[in-house]
Amino acid sequence: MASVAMQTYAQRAAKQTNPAARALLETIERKRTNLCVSVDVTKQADFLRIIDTVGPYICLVKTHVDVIEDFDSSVIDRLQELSAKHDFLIFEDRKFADIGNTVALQYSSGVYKIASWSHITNAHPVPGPSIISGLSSVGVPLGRGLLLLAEMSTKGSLATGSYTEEAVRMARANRDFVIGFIAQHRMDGVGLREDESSPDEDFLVLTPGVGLDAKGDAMGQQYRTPREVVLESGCDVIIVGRGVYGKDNAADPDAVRVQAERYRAEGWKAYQERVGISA
Ligand code: S5P
Repeated sequence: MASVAMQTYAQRAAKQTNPAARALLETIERKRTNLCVSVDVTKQADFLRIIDTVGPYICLVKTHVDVIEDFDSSVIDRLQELSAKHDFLIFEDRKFADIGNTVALQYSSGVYKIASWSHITNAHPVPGPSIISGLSSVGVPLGRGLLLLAEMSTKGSLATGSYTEEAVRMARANRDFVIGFIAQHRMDGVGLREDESSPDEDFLVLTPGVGLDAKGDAMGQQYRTPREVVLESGCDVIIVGRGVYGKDNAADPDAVRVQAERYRAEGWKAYQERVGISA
Protein backbone atom coordinates (compact mmCIF):
# COMPACT_ATOMS: atom_id res chain seq x y z
CA MET A 1 0.00 0.00 0.00
CA ALA A 2 1.28 3.48 -0.87
CA SER A 3 2.18 5.83 1.99
CA VAL A 4 -0.83 7.57 3.50
CA ALA A 5 0.01 10.88 1.82
CA MET A 6 -0.24 9.17 -1.59
CA GLN A 7 -3.65 7.60 -0.93
CA THR A 8 -6.91 9.24 -1.97
CA TYR A 9 -9.32 10.61 0.60
CA ALA A 10 -11.77 7.84 -0.39
CA GLN A 11 -9.21 5.09 0.24
CA ARG A 12 -8.43 6.59 3.60
CA ALA A 13 -12.10 7.05 4.55
CA ALA A 14 -12.74 3.34 4.15
CA LYS A 15 -10.14 2.48 6.81
CA GLN A 16 -11.23 4.94 9.51
CA THR A 17 -12.97 3.54 12.56
CA ASN A 18 -13.74 6.87 14.25
CA PRO A 19 -17.10 8.14 12.88
CA ALA A 20 -16.04 11.81 12.72
CA ALA A 21 -12.82 11.02 10.84
CA ARG A 22 -14.67 8.79 8.37
CA ALA A 23 -17.41 11.38 7.82
CA LEU A 24 -14.86 14.14 7.23
CA LEU A 25 -12.90 12.15 4.65
CA GLU A 26 -16.12 11.06 2.91
CA THR A 27 -17.33 14.66 2.78
CA ILE A 28 -14.00 15.82 1.32
CA GLU A 29 -14.25 13.18 -1.40
CA ARG A 30 -17.96 13.73 -2.13
CA LYS A 31 -17.67 17.52 -2.39
CA ARG A 32 -14.15 17.54 -3.82
CA THR A 33 -12.95 20.08 -1.30
CA ASN A 34 -10.30 20.02 1.42
CA LEU A 35 -11.13 23.57 2.50
CA CYS A 36 -12.17 24.36 6.07
CA VAL A 37 -13.25 27.95 6.61
CA SER A 38 -12.58 29.46 10.04
CA VAL A 39 -15.32 31.98 10.86
CA ASP A 40 -13.95 34.28 13.56
CA VAL A 41 -16.54 37.06 13.68
CA THR A 42 -18.44 38.57 16.60
CA LYS A 43 -22.02 38.98 15.36
CA GLN A 44 -24.29 36.00 14.77
CA ALA A 45 -25.75 37.52 11.60
CA ASP A 46 -22.25 37.85 10.06
CA PHE A 47 -21.31 34.37 11.29
CA LEU A 48 -24.35 32.69 9.73
CA ARG A 49 -24.21 34.69 6.49
CA ILE A 50 -20.55 33.85 5.86
CA ILE A 51 -21.19 30.15 6.55
CA ASP A 52 -24.21 30.09 4.21
CA THR A 53 -22.05 31.70 1.52
CA VAL A 54 -19.02 29.40 1.84
CA GLY A 55 -21.06 26.26 2.61
CA PRO A 56 -20.96 24.77 -0.92
CA TYR A 57 -17.15 25.01 -1.05
CA ILE A 58 -16.14 23.55 2.32
CA CYS A 59 -15.85 20.17 3.99
CA LEU A 60 -15.72 21.65 7.47
CA VAL A 61 -16.51 24.91 9.24
CA LYS A 62 -14.30 25.94 12.15
CA THR A 63 -15.86 28.02 14.90
CA HIS A 64 -14.78 30.02 17.95
CA VAL A 65 -18.26 30.14 19.38
CA ASP A 66 -17.14 32.15 22.43
CA VAL A 67 -16.35 35.24 20.33
CA ILE A 68 -19.99 35.69 19.26
CA GLU A 69 -21.25 38.64 21.33
CA ASP A 70 -24.97 38.10 20.73
CA PHE A 71 -24.79 34.32 21.18
CA ASP A 72 -27.89 32.35 22.11
CA SER A 73 -28.71 28.71 21.49
CA SER A 74 -30.52 29.52 18.23
CA VAL A 75 -27.07 30.10 16.67
CA ILE A 76 -26.34 26.41 17.13
CA ASP A 77 -29.71 25.41 15.62
CA ARG A 78 -29.00 27.59 12.56
CA LEU A 79 -25.44 26.26 12.30
CA GLN A 80 -26.75 22.68 12.31
CA GLU A 81 -29.31 23.57 9.64
CA LEU A 82 -26.53 25.01 7.47
CA SER A 83 -24.41 21.91 8.09
CA ALA A 84 -27.26 19.75 6.76
CA LYS A 85 -28.12 22.13 3.89
CA HIS A 86 -24.56 22.36 2.56
CA ASP A 87 -23.18 19.00 3.74
CA PHE A 88 -20.24 20.02 5.92
CA LEU A 89 -19.00 19.04 9.39
CA ILE A 90 -18.47 21.35 12.38
CA PHE A 91 -15.21 21.87 14.29
CA GLU A 92 -15.29 24.01 17.43
CA ASP A 93 -11.70 25.23 17.87
CA ARG A 94 -11.88 25.18 21.68
CA LYS A 95 -8.21 24.34 22.34
CA PHE A 96 -8.87 22.62 25.67
CA ALA A 97 -5.83 22.72 27.97
CA ASP A 98 -6.84 21.73 31.53
CA ILE A 99 -7.11 18.66 33.78
CA GLY A 100 -9.37 15.82 32.67
CA ASN A 101 -12.23 16.61 35.05
CA THR A 102 -12.36 20.27 34.04
CA VAL A 103 -12.18 19.69 30.29
CA ALA A 104 -14.95 17.08 30.50
CA LEU A 105 -17.19 19.76 32.05
CA GLN A 106 -16.10 22.44 29.58
CA TYR A 107 -16.80 20.08 26.68
CA SER A 108 -20.20 18.77 27.84
CA SER A 109 -21.70 21.66 29.79
CA GLY A 110 -21.74 25.42 30.31
CA VAL A 111 -23.33 27.87 27.89
CA TYR A 112 -22.07 26.15 24.74
CA LYS A 113 -22.43 22.37 25.31
CA ILE A 114 -19.82 21.89 22.59
CA ALA A 115 -19.93 18.09 22.50
CA SER A 116 -23.63 18.10 21.59
CA TRP A 117 -23.08 19.82 18.23
CA SER A 118 -19.38 19.87 17.27
CA HIS A 119 -18.22 16.78 15.36
CA ILE A 120 -14.57 17.61 15.99
CA THR A 121 -12.76 19.64 18.62
CA ASN A 122 -9.13 20.11 19.64
CA ALA A 123 -6.86 20.15 22.68
CA HIS A 124 -3.37 21.20 23.64
CA PRO A 125 -1.33 18.18 24.73
CA VAL A 126 0.37 20.22 27.47
CA PRO A 127 -1.44 18.54 30.44
CA GLY A 128 -0.48 15.04 29.23
CA PRO A 129 -2.71 12.02 28.41
CA SER A 130 -5.30 12.82 31.11
CA ILE A 131 -6.74 15.57 28.90
CA ILE A 132 -7.63 12.88 26.35
CA SER A 133 -9.24 10.64 29.00
CA GLY A 134 -11.38 13.56 30.20
CA LEU A 135 -12.54 14.60 26.75
CA SER A 136 -13.03 11.06 25.45
CA SER A 137 -15.36 10.21 28.36
CA VAL A 138 -17.73 12.77 26.82
CA GLY A 139 -16.87 12.56 23.11
CA VAL A 140 -16.52 8.84 22.37
CA PRO A 141 -20.14 7.93 23.25
CA LEU A 142 -21.26 10.68 20.86
CA GLY A 143 -19.01 9.55 18.00
CA ARG A 144 -16.86 12.70 18.15
CA GLY A 145 -13.21 13.14 17.16
CA LEU A 146 -10.31 15.02 18.75
CA LEU A 147 -7.33 16.78 17.16
CA LEU A 148 -4.19 17.46 19.20
CA LEU A 149 -2.28 20.69 18.58
CA ALA A 150 1.11 19.18 17.69
CA GLU A 151 2.46 22.36 16.06
CA MET A 152 1.23 25.93 15.70
CA SER A 153 1.38 28.45 12.88
CA THR A 154 2.60 31.36 14.98
CA LYS A 155 6.06 32.89 15.13
CA GLY A 156 8.04 31.54 18.11
CA SER A 157 5.66 28.63 18.80
CA LEU A 158 6.91 26.35 21.61
CA ALA A 159 5.16 23.31 20.07
CA THR A 160 8.23 21.88 18.33
CA GLY A 161 10.69 18.98 18.67
CA SER A 162 10.07 16.64 21.58
CA TYR A 163 6.76 18.37 22.44
CA THR A 164 5.44 17.54 18.97
CA GLU A 165 6.78 13.98 19.26
CA GLU A 166 5.05 13.45 22.61
CA ALA A 167 1.81 14.77 21.13
CA VAL A 168 1.99 12.11 18.42
CA ARG A 169 2.72 9.38 20.99
CA MET A 170 -0.31 10.49 22.99
CA ALA A 171 -2.44 10.29 19.85
CA ARG A 172 -1.12 6.82 18.98
CA ALA A 173 -2.16 5.56 22.41
CA ASN A 174 -5.72 6.89 21.94
CA ARG A 175 -6.67 5.96 18.41
CA ASP A 176 -10.38 5.55 19.15
CA PHE A 177 -10.80 9.27 19.83
CA VAL A 178 -7.74 11.15 18.53
CA ILE A 179 -8.20 11.40 14.77
CA GLY A 180 -5.25 13.62 13.98
CA PHE A 181 -3.50 16.90 14.52
CA ILE A 182 -3.52 20.59 14.06
CA ALA A 183 -0.04 20.83 12.60
CA GLN A 184 2.08 22.27 9.82
CA HIS A 185 3.35 18.93 8.43
CA ARG A 186 2.39 15.25 8.16
CA MET A 187 3.13 13.39 11.38
CA ASP A 188 3.47 9.82 10.05
CA GLY A 189 6.04 7.98 12.13
CA VAL A 190 6.97 11.04 14.23
CA GLY A 191 8.12 10.18 17.75
CA LEU A 192 8.69 6.46 17.13
CA ARG A 193 11.42 5.06 19.38
CA GLU A 194 14.24 2.99 17.85
CA ASP A 195 12.73 -0.30 18.99
CA GLU A 196 9.26 0.57 17.66
CA SER A 197 8.24 -0.46 14.18
CA SER A 198 6.32 1.94 12.00
CA PRO A 199 2.63 1.34 12.73
CA ASP A 200 -0.06 1.30 10.06
CA GLU A 201 -1.54 4.65 11.05
CA ASP A 202 -3.51 7.36 9.35
CA PHE A 203 -3.79 10.61 11.26
CA LEU A 204 -5.51 13.55 9.61
CA VAL A 205 -3.52 16.78 9.51
CA LEU A 206 -5.55 19.99 9.52
CA THR A 207 -3.48 23.09 8.91
CA PRO A 208 -4.15 26.73 9.74
CA GLY A 209 -1.92 29.59 8.71
CA VAL A 210 -2.99 29.47 5.05
CA GLY A 211 -3.15 32.55 2.84
CA LEU A 212 -2.63 33.34 -0.81
CA ASP A 213 -2.27 37.12 -0.57
CA ALA A 214 -0.47 37.76 2.73
CA LYS A 215 2.56 36.25 4.49
CA GLY A 216 1.23 36.98 7.98
CA ASP A 217 -0.59 39.47 10.20
CA ALA A 218 0.54 42.01 12.80
CA MET A 219 0.11 39.53 15.67
CA GLY A 220 2.48 36.70 14.80
CA GLN A 221 0.34 34.68 12.41
CA GLN A 222 2.32 33.17 9.49
CA TYR A 223 0.75 32.10 6.20
CA ARG A 224 1.75 29.51 3.62
CA THR A 225 -0.03 28.75 0.38
CA PRO A 226 -2.37 25.75 -0.12
CA ARG A 227 0.26 24.27 -2.44
CA GLU A 228 3.01 24.47 0.21
CA VAL A 229 0.69 23.04 2.85
CA VAL A 230 -0.95 20.19 0.90
CA LEU A 231 1.65 19.24 -1.70
CA GLU A 232 4.97 20.01 0.00
CA SER A 233 4.03 19.37 3.65
CA GLY A 234 1.46 16.60 3.02
CA CYS A 235 -1.35 18.13 5.09
CA ASP A 236 -4.96 17.06 4.48
CA VAL A 237 -7.19 20.06 5.16
CA ILE A 238 -6.43 23.75 4.71
CA ILE A 239 -7.96 26.05 7.33
CA VAL A 240 -8.53 29.57 6.03
CA GLY A 241 -10.09 32.47 7.93
CA ARG A 242 -9.42 36.06 6.92
CA GLY A 243 -8.13 34.97 3.52
CA VAL A 244 -11.73 34.08 2.69
CA TYR A 245 -13.88 36.66 4.46
CA GLY A 246 -11.37 39.52 4.71
CA LYS A 247 -10.91 41.93 7.59
CA ASP A 248 -14.35 43.37 7.12
CA ASN A 249 -16.89 41.10 8.81
CA ALA A 250 -19.65 42.50 6.65
CA ALA A 251 -17.81 41.54 3.46
CA ASP A 252 -19.91 41.32 0.34
CA PRO A 253 -21.08 37.69 -0.12
CA ASP A 254 -19.95 37.72 -3.76
CA ALA A 255 -16.38 38.57 -2.71
CA VAL A 256 -16.47 35.88 0.00
CA ARG A 257 -17.78 33.32 -2.51
CA VAL A 258 -15.00 34.15 -4.98
CA GLN A 259 -12.33 33.64 -2.32
CA ALA A 260 -13.88 30.38 -1.06
CA GLU A 261 -13.95 29.04 -4.63
CA ARG A 262 -10.35 30.15 -5.13
CA TYR A 263 -9.03 28.42 -1.98
CA ARG A 264 -11.10 25.30 -2.73
CA ALA A 265 -9.61 25.10 -6.23
CA GLU A 266 -6.03 25.64 -5.00
CA GLY A 267 -6.34 23.09 -2.20
CA TRP A 268 -7.89 20.47 -4.49
CA LYS A 269 -5.33 20.98 -7.24
CA ALA A 270 -2.48 20.50 -4.74
CA TYR A 271 -4.11 17.28 -3.47
CA GLN A 272 -4.59 15.90 -6.98
CA GLU A 273 -0.97 16.60 -7.74
CA ARG A 274 0.09 14.91 -4.50
CA VAL A 275 -1.76 11.66 -5.15
CA GLY A 276 -1.08 11.72 -8.90
CA ILE A 277 -4.61 12.25 -10.21
CA SER A 278 -4.77 14.38 -13.34
CA ALA A 279 -7.29 17.22 -13.09
O1 S5P B 1 -1.59 27.04 15.05
C1 S5P B 1 -2.71 27.48 14.87
C2 S5P B 1 -3.85 26.78 15.30
C3 S5P B 1 -5.09 27.29 15.01
S1 S5P B 1 -6.46 26.28 15.36
N1 S5P B 1 -2.89 28.66 14.21
C4 S5P B 1 -4.13 29.18 13.96
O2 S5P B 1 -4.22 30.24 13.32
N2 S5P B 1 -5.27 28.52 14.40
C5 S5P B 1 -6.62 29.08 14.16
O3 S5P B 1 -6.85 29.16 12.76
C6 S5P B 1 -6.86 30.47 14.74
O4 S5P B 1 -7.43 30.39 16.03
C7 S5P B 1 -7.84 31.08 13.74
O5 S5P B 1 -9.16 30.77 14.11
C8 S5P B 1 -7.53 30.38 12.43
C9 S5P B 1 -6.67 31.17 11.44
O6 S5P B 1 -7.33 32.33 11.01
P1 S5P B 1 -6.73 33.27 9.86
O7 S5P B 1 -7.71 34.38 9.78
O8 S5P B 1 -5.36 33.70 10.28
O9 S5P B 1 -6.71 32.41 8.61
